[in-house]
Amino acid sequence: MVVKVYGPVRSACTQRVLACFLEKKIDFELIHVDLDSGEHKQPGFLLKQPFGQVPVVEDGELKLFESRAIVRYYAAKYANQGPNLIGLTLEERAIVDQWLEVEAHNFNELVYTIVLQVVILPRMGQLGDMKLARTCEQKLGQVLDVYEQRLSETKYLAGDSFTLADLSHLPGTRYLLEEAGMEHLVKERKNVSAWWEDISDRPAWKKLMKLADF
Ligand SMILES: N[C@@H](CCC(=O)N[C@@H](CS)C(=O)NCC(=O)O)C(=O)O
Repeated sequence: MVVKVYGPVRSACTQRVLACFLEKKIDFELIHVDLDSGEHKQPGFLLKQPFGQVPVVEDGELKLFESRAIVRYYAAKYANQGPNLIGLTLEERAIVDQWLEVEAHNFNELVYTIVLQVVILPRMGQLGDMKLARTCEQKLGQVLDVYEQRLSETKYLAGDSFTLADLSHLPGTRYLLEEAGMEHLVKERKNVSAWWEDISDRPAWKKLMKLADF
């Protein structure tokens, strides 16, 4: 059965789900949600996602929102299809989960604020808070110093193979580098830089970038 994914192909959270589906070769139908006109805040969409955010998936009877919950579910459901993205043992899975939590709480929070202030608000004709963006940039540097150390020990965040922990960083890091002009945060860290080169060169991600027309 084809899984329905609701969300714009250019939204970072939707891309997290699509990157996972492309890695796992899961058939999906992408249904655009127009954030610019506020479609995600309309009653019809709120029935699917009560917080008025994308993405949402519908898979037969199953309806799911929260991009990280979605990728965890499909990576577990299709563990043996395509690359294993969740680890093989309970311990490996715990390490993947640990770095997924780091991505959500230490990394994404800061990236989201930077992208909002530097890219999205100015694009909407509003002034971004550059002082806030600068503070977040400094804090993100400290987070990436931890990544730099971790990636000197293992090739990927959760160990020696690519997992959801790495995949989950792809959309936000692309925004940071290509739209917020913060390449230096990655480039000045040798191991983070090599990791980014590697994970952003994966065929599934490159396919998604084509789909998004980036
Ligand atoms: N934790 C949620 C966050 C979802 C989210 O913030 N989605 C953004 C797009 S990346 C959105 O819908 N923004 C519009 C809004 O919040 O009004 C997830 O990972 O799915």
